[in-house]
Formats: sequence, C-alpha cells, structure tokens
Amino acid sequence: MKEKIALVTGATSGIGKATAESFAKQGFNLVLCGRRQERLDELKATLEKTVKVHTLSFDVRDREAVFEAIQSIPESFKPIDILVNNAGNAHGFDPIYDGSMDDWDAMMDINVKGLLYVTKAVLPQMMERKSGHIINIGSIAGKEVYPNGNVYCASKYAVDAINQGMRIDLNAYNIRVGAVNPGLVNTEFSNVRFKGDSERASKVYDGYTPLYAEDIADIILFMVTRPPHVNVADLVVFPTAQASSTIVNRD
Ligand code: NDP
Ligand code: 8X3
Repeated sequence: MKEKIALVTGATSGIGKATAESFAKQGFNLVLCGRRQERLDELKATLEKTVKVHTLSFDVRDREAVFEAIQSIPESFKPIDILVNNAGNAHGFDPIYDGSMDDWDAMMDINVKGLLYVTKAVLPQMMERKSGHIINIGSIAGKEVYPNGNVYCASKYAVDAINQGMRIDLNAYNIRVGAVNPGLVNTEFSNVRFKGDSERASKVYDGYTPLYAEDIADIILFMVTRPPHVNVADLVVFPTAQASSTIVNRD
C-alpha cells in the first residue's frame, strides 16, 4: 500500500506539532508548515528518523507565498492525501469597543483567509484523484460566543461554515472533510492571545487539567485512520473540567 502523505499547517507548535509527531508514528510522510524555520528544522531532524519530511516556511496570510510554497512541494511528497488546516491563533481579548483592528485583521486573515488559501492551493490534485481528507481545526469558539471572544469567535464560526461548505461542495469528489473543535488546550495559544504575557497565559490553565496538544492529535489520527467510507464530520472536545466556553470547574 502507498504511504500516506499529510500536510500540516502550524506544525511548529501545539496541536500542529503534536499531530506531526503522531502522524510520523503512524508512518505518514509529512509536509510541515509554519513561519518559524528553525522549529521546522528541529522537528524535521527528529521525525526524519522514521518518515520522510519536507518543510515549508510561509505566512498563510500571504496569498502568493502560499501558492508558491505548495507548488514547490517535491514530486516525492505528492499527492497530498491529508490536509490539516491547523495554523491559527487568537490575538487579544478585549471587548469589541476596545478591540485592536490589527488584531482583528490578524485573526480574520490567518484563521479564515489563510485556511482558504492553503485549501485552494492543495485541492486541485485531490479533486483530480477524487480522493483526499481535509481536517479543519475549529474551536468551541466557533460554536459559542463568549465575552471578549468577539472576533476570534467570528473567525472560528467562519471555519465552522467553511467546514460545512467544503463538505457539501467536495461531496461529488469523494473528499472527506471534518472539523475538530477543541475547548481549552494548553499550548502557546494563550501566550499569543496575551501577547507574550506568560503569567496571564498560564492562569488560563490553572486549577484544573486542561487538554494537551497530544489529546487533539490523537483525535485527528482517529479521524484520518477510519475506513474510507467513514467521515467524522464535526467533533467538539472539552477537558472534563470544562462544560462550555465559560464554565470551567477550577479548584
Ligand atoms: P499554538 O500557538 O501553539 O500554534 C499555532 C500554530 O499556528 C503555530 O505553529 C504557528 O506557527 C502557526 N501560525 C500562526 N500564525 C501563522 C501564520 N500567519 N502563518 C503560518 N502559520 C501560522 O496554538 P494551538 O496549537 O493551540 O493552535 C492551533 C489551532 O488550534 C488554531 O487554529 C487555534 O485557533 C485552534 N484551537 C486552539 C485551542 C487552544 O485552547 N489551544 C482550542 C481550540 C482551537 P508559526 O508561528 O511558526 O508561524
Ligand atoms: C481556543 C479555545 O476557549 O480560548 O479556541 O476560545 S477558547
């Protein structure tokens, strides 16, 4: 059987990195993306002991860079069987009237438009083969709006709509499309949201056991290893201590 090839965006940290590691254990060859080349190099050096790894450093906001990067993928890493649209972050945590427009642009440009650009660049070869699997990383923020979540939530509601839209439009092409929508996962996410204020960031995960990136990677691996007739379409996952966006049972 042909070895599977997976392209993971946001592989330099958190959920994307854990997904790359779990895919490597499964024997998938990898195209790993992110802006931080050093981290991509480190991950490549580790994972290359077991699978083939190609790295692509680009900013998903830059439409031309996205297409150039995807077109530059060597033949030996084609076709892409699995696309994990994971790159994204929250920027800021302010009420709508205090929100920074730069933060709004970042979230809409990365979480929504970046996901669309990468998908558009990868899709043609999946459509041609009538085969492929796209996993979109949404969020509980795409299912419930919470105070100060406003634009981040909007970006993840958009991911939810895009996930549904992709599944409908790609139905005739035998391409599986599904989303994972996590609650609180302890990654660099809050550090980015709070602009490097690591004390504030770590408080988000205080007093309960949050999810870890590996928990989400396990679920993604489960989704992509189902038999071809099974498509996990949409999945919400919380830490046990979390019941909704705003209800967390802390010590
Ligand atoms: P991390 O901050 O740990 O990872 C974010 C990843 O996205 C990094 O690899 C980063 O790489 C990449 N990224 C960010 N901006 C860009 C950009 N402009 N171009 C290319 N890559 C970019 O956070 P998580 O692992 O937690 O986040 C992964 C996904 O999970 C996101 O979509 C997030 O919204 C979602 N999510 C996270 C939750 C959580 O609680 N942590 C819960 C629900 C969903 P680099 O900086 O090298 O470019
Ligand atoms: C990340 C989870 O609750 O911070 O999407 O929005 S939350």
